[in-house]
Amino acid sequence: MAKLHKYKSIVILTGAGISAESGIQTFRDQNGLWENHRLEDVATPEAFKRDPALVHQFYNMRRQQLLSEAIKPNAAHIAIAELQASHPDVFLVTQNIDNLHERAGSSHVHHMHGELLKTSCTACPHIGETLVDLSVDDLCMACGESATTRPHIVWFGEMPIEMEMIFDKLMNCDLFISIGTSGNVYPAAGFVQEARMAGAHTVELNLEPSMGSSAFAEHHHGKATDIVPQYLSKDL
Ligand code: BJW
Repeated sequence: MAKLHKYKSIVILTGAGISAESGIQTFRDQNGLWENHRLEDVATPEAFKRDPALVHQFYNMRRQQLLSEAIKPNAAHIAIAELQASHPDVFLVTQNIDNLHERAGSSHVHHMHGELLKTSCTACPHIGETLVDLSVDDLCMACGESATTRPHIVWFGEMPIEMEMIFDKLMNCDLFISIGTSGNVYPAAGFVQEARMAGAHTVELNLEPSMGSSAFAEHHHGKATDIVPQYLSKDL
């Protein structure tokens, strides 16, 4: 019998906290990425127009880190992949741009804020893949333009990816689980309200209460590698 089988349709939202114990920095914690980088300088389309080399440097550094041998999926990523394999309807949407869910075995992962190992082009719809550093000298493989290749990342002020499908899943779920996210960034921070409106049970699994903690019906606070496998293996 699948775990959490009393729920027909489950939506799981993950954020930086699920990858923290894999060695990937979060954004807003102590020593988080926003302590050493102003988000206005590296995570907006305006920043990319103003200083593309700096933005490339920021994402090249993070891509190199993601590809280093030290970074591996952890028990929380694996527990989600196992749930997806045993339950007929688990929709996984992540704000993370790493590939740790895929490497843990999750087959369907919706990266609403983009992917570090993909590129897009500001001049054409081409989406490519990359394992190497990007630079302002890169030519788009599809349209041939120079200086238009960018990391395939959703920056502040841009529309997250596949929102229609995500809202559809939220409107039809009966369990919503939010893992490792501070609840600072919209639209993801509002997903709990959408799920509540659908009548879903809502659960927060996070190191500490998030910004939107009071909107959740159930809370478990602790490290993702402890509380996620524990919660997802419930015989409910
Ligand atoms: C652990 C742990 C462990 C640690 N175990 N837990 C005013 C009001 C409302 C909204 C807006 C506003 N002004 C502008 C907006 C919109 C804006 C926004 O939300 N701004 C806020 C700052 C207010 N949003 C946007 O612009 C988005 N687009 C948009 O809204 O389009 C319009 C739209 C309209 C209608 C429908 C839909 C859309 C785009 C947002 C793009 C976000 N991009 C970033 C950077 C790019 C990706 C990258 O470089 O990696 O995405 S910002 C950054 O924050 C990144 C993350 O995905 C995102 C969320 O961060 P996350 O994951 O929550 O990380 P942290 O660090 O904040 O939290 C980690 C948590 O883990 C903490 O709670 C820890 O305790 C916990 N933790 N260790 C368990 N071991």
